[in-house]
Amino acid sequence: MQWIRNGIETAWNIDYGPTGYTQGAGTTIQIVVNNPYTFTGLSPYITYDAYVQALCGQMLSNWAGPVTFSITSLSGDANCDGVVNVLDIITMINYIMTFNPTPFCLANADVNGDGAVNVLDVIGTINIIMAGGK
Ligand SMILES: [Ca+2]
Ligand SMILES: [Ca+2]
Repeated sequence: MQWIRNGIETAWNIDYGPTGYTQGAGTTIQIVVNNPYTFTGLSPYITYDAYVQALCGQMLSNWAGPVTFSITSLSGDANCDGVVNVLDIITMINYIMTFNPTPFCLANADVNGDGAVNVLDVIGTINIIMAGGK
């Protein structure tokens, strides 16, 4: 997430939550000095709103926003359920065998990003699971 500063401020607060949440009731990250800022620990397929507030010495600006964003891919999550596990391997094998599994998320299933889904992606998914998922 990136924003344009309005003055000379160099630190901000960020507040975010699922889209439609009440601003102030979400997760607040205080005294962010990185712009752009990279979120961590977000859940895939959930749409978030985020607001930014500038810190001007002892003063706080009004909250600006929201900006809406989401994480739309999760490598290895072939069945698009938000987790990577053995069900995704079964889904990928079904796809490779042309059984047309549904749901099926091609972008997630193509773990190595070569444009095709094959046994290399199954191996890639096994590696993701062995590494603790996600
Ligand atoms: Ca899955
Ligand atoms: Ca591939």
